[in-house]
Amino acid sequence: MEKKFKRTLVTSALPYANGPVHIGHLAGVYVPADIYVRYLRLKGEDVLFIGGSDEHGVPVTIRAKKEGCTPQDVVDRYHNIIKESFEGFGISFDVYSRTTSATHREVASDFFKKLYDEGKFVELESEQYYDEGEQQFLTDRNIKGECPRCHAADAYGDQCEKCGATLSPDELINPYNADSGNPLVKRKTTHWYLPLNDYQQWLEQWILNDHKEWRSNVYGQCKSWLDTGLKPRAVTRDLNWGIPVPVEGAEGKVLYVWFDAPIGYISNTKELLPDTWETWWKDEDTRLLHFIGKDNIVFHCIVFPSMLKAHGDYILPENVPSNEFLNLEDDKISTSRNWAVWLNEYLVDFPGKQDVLRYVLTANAPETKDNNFTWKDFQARNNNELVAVYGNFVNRALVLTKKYFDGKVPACGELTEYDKGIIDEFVNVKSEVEKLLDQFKFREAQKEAMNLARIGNRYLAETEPWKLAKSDLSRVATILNISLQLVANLAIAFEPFLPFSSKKLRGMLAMETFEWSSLGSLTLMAEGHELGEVGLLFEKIEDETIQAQLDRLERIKAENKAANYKANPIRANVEFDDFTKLDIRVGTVLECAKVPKASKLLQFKIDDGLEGRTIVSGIAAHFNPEELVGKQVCFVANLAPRTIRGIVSEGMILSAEDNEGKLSLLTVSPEAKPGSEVK
Ligand code: B3M
Ligand code: ZN
Repeated sequence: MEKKFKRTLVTSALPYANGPVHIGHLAGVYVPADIYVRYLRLKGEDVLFIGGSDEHGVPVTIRAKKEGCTPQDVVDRYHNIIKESFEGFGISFDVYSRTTSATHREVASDFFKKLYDEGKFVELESEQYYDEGEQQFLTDRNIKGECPRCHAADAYGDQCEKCGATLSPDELINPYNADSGNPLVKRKTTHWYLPLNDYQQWLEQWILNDHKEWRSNVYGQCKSWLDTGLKPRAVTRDLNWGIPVPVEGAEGKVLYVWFDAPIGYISNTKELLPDTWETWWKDEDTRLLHFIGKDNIVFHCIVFPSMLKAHGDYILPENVPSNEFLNLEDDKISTSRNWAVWLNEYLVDFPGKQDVLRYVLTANAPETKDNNFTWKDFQARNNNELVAVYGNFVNRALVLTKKYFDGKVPACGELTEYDKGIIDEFVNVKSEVEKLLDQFKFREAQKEAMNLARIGNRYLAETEPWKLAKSDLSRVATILNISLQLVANLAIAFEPFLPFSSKKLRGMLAMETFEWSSLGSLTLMAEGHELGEVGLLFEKIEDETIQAQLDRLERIKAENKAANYKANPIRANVEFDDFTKLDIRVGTVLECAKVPKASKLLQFKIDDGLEGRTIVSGIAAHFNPEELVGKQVCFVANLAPRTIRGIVSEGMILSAEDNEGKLSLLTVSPEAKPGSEVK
């Protein structure tokens, strides 16, 4: 028997306040969490939605160094940007706080202290990488070196971004400080560890036996961690940014960010409800849910639950709906490469279109596998689904009601068999949507809501009330009554997914609120009720708008390419005498033409200051022959003649080739006389 809970506590991962949030965050965590919370609220359930910024950790210190400011400056700035972005998209947190708050510092510190006092940690001395120049220990993320797997030159101490391998700093070849570039030495340091191995058996029971219903990606990752066998994990770090370890003799040490961040869920609840927060965290009748991305699974399913278990006072998560990743235009979203659609920029570029992005991200939600966001798909879903199906149906129903019935809901007459069929199709939508939402299948649930609009659209297209107005107005009344009931149902069904549009639609219907429980009802709009002002629910997005976004991404691609460009390594040395053996000359191109039937070859006639010569060169793919005539080029003059396609080639034209194979002709200024020697 499934347990009945009294209330639901929903947390969503606390984003690092080291940069703005992007569509990957929204798709992976915040939109699904928000849909779910809105759904529970609509059902009248007791629910709390906790969010906040994760403001500690190395990424923040790295950013601060880069920008030449303090870590506090960094988190102040990004916390506000992130918070505004979430507000902009209607992510309806009950609280959005931060891990630099006084409440959090106290809660996290007390949590650690309790575990410390009760002997729940093991204290271990280990050798860690240390930068003698900077006099500092380095965290995994601050260490770079050669990847032992793919031999990329700049893998991080925790992961190689090139091949994706999970690494530990000890595996890196020739590790160095990512900031200073200094080579590293090993030095002894003491840290506190949570002995996860002690929780192994309990976790196996709790996850693998008791929570078989978790999403298969989540369950699978947990199983693989457990199968490998858990080891003690350090919960403190040598770092000067974070919550100080509240133990004597631990100066210069802070709580590991992944120790304090999840406690942030508790602190933020306490900040919101100083008197009653414990009901939400310590009462078995509370259902705790963590919405996260897949890179956070181990922390939320294994580490944090072990911390909670060790503490003893807290409930454990009932489920951890985690998504896979969203890519952007077939490439991994990356903050450092600026390969993202930033939410704060979207809100400026697409004012009033928050729901369009919410819709597209849910339609493409990476629920079971990584998924891809493309601007073309964004446009197509807006134009072909939101505008052409949902918006079109709503608009026709409302405009026709205005036209034929003065904007008042007409009376429903006798239903035809066809009407009954249509109604049969949609009365089940409530139970369908609920079933899917209860299973965290947001993508399918939204599809189900959209299906309602499709039914409506089809109903109007097939009954064609505009043709009946003259002959049978009472039939038109019935059709429009049914259509308006459907429109009202759409406002309810889409409310968790597209809250802005539902609000707009309720305005057009002049209905303050609807009950979720009445979804599927055919009596939502009373006869004679007067509609509000009718406008467009969605607008078409033009090609130019999409092109502007694609152009931006192209620019970023080009910038990244330029920033990453590295010339090929220099070849082995040669003796000076070897060099002087080459006779390189300047020549003027007198004629240049493609060699017939040889797509790669150009034939040159060169003025070499002597008798003139012919050179055949395999560079036809790179140049337009006419444009080369008159140019001063350089060529190797004493290369032994070779016959190519029946033409004797006397030399070789020189050009410069970059490491991507792009050629530029080596030319000299026009004053250089033909035959001048290049030395
Ligand atoms: N800040 C990692 C992330 O943003 C981390 C989540 C913390 S949740 C307690 O992916
Ligand atoms: Zn690698």
